[in-house]
Amino acid sequence: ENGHQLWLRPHPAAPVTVVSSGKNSALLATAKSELQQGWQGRAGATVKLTLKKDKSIKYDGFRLSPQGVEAATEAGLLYGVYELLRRQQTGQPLTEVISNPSYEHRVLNHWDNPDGSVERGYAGKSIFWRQDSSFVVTGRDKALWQQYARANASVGINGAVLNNVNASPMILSADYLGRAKAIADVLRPYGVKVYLAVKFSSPALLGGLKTSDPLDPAVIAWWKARTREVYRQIPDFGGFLVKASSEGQPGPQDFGRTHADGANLLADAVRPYGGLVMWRAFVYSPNDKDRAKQAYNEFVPLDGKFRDNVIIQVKNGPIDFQPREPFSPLFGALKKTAVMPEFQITQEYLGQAIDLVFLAPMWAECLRSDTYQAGPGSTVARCTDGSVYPQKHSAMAGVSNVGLDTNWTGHDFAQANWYAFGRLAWNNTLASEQIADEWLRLTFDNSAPPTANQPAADFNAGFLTPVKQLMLASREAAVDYSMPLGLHHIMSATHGHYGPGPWWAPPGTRADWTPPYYHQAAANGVGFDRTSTGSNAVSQYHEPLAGQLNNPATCPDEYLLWFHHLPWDFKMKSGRTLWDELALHYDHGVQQVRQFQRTWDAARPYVDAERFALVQNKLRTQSGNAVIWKDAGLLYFQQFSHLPIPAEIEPPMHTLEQLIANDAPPLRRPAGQP
Ligand code: BDP
Repeated sequence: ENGHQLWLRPHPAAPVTVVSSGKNSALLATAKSELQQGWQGRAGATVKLTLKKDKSIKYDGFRLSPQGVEAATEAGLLYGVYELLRRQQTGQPLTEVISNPSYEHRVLNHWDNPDGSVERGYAGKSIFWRQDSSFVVTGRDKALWQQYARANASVGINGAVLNNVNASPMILSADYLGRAKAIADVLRPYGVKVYLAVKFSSPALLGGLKTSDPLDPAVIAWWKARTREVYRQIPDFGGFLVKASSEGQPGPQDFGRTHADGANLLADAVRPYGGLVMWRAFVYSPNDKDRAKQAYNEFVPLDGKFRDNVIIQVKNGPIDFQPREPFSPLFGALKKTAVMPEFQITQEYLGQAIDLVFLAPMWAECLRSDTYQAGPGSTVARCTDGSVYPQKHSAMAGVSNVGLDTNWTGHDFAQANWYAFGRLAWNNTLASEQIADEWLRLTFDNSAPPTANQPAADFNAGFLTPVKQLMLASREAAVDYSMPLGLHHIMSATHGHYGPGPWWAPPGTRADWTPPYYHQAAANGVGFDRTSTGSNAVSQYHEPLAGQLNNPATCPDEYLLWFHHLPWDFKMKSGRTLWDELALHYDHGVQQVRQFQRTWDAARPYVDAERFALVQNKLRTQSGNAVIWKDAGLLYFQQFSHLPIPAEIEPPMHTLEQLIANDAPPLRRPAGQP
């Protein structure tokens, strides 16, 4: 029980006959073999897989009925088969249902480097690239890629960007393309397309041209030729992902051009082959007074200037994957340009592979947020999936947490975040509770054999219900013990963004990479003033939201210190002072993790020993680290508030001096990033 099987644990299957229309393609073969390996229904049943056009079926959607699956594409048949098997395994009824994906493209972004390291990866090295790069593709590589593709397909993921957004120009060289082709060949029978992240200065760096100016004819010709070569090797290549003019990466602005000029250059190169360009809006420069405003300021003036095969990829929040951010104001504001949400599955700021944090509630919070940009109900989900604005393509991206670790994701429960990303990209209104329920049933499946003392029937009460509760509470707990009430970016960069560092500001560091820039703690209060009298970031939101956020009396507590700088004795909605409320949240986070430990310990009889011990051990570490977060936050801010820590909470276990000493240099950070 080493976790390698993910949510696809093998079960003894009953015999089943599969009848299919259409030619015997690789995708159809996958669908058939999955049914035969996994069938839990009546022995000797016949299942029909029927390819047919039907107005109610969109993209790779399907109609599932007791007779079988109907879809317009072979991938749709495969997704229908996975849904059928999921229902059988989780004991859901097999009623007739039509299921269409919310997004056309459901894509993992791997931040994998050509040398096999993974930026912000916490589960071992890359499954795609190796340091030794002899570029030999082994049987083991292929077996692993196949398992990876299968896991993706089982939750509807149909694309993978194979390399880091901080891209090496080498990715477009013959050796790397050859390996990308080998990967694409293994992923194809599961309907997973391959994409590559490219460096904007590749024409100069790889092609030896004098410039990478997007309007230069030689540059245009270079991208066309390179793209032709990519498609020669990978005919169904998905397209390019680009991080440009951001965090030191080159981009069109180096040549006095706009993001639209840059994106359109690549869009024209991939257009003949039906390819896409996913152009990231994660841009900010050190000299702006409020980093949160910059992406909007750069991109809104360009609305309508992008080709229709460009999708602007926008992180959920305006800053950077923090435990809690309001939604990015770009959602809904770009009305003539396709926009796709980017979520971070890898837990860079959410406890890495140590903390148990189920992220579905965080992503759902973003997707359900109402932007009001086209009237009430213009949620982030609807502004990105084509429901509100006409857009040719739609997509959702998730920064993957997968590596070579046996259990793929480092923490067994981090698998749930991979699973959740796929399920939400398929259905952007799916309830987190259902996702957790499915994942737990499939992944643990009463994995400890029933004994006389612990009959299998207790599984729901003894395991499923409490552990599901734990998962659903875990993200709020993480917010509470690390950055409650709208605090953000107060982690330390010393340990790669794990742990607290509200004090972290080594001399010479860019201000917008240091926590004091974000929390603004002083004798007169705490928080970043983004109101109309502050940075006015609030004006990037549509009314009535802008007005609501602008007023501390109506701004939700969750976002209070994101938008407001308030005195320590500010009266909260609860009647308590801001200082007391802050302390209570920190303490609540810690108490929650302690409760998670108890819940998990009580679940022991239902879990195999190996996964039980691993999770128990990680919860123990998380619990200690939550105390460190709480103590750091309170003791650091207390220097400014000069107020006592409320008597009803657990007193600090550390001193501020100890905490700062533990966070001392040497600073370890990847080049170019905080
Ligand atoms: C930040 C990460 C950095 C990434 C960057 C990005 O710390 O490693 O390169 O995001 O998304 O969160 O480009």
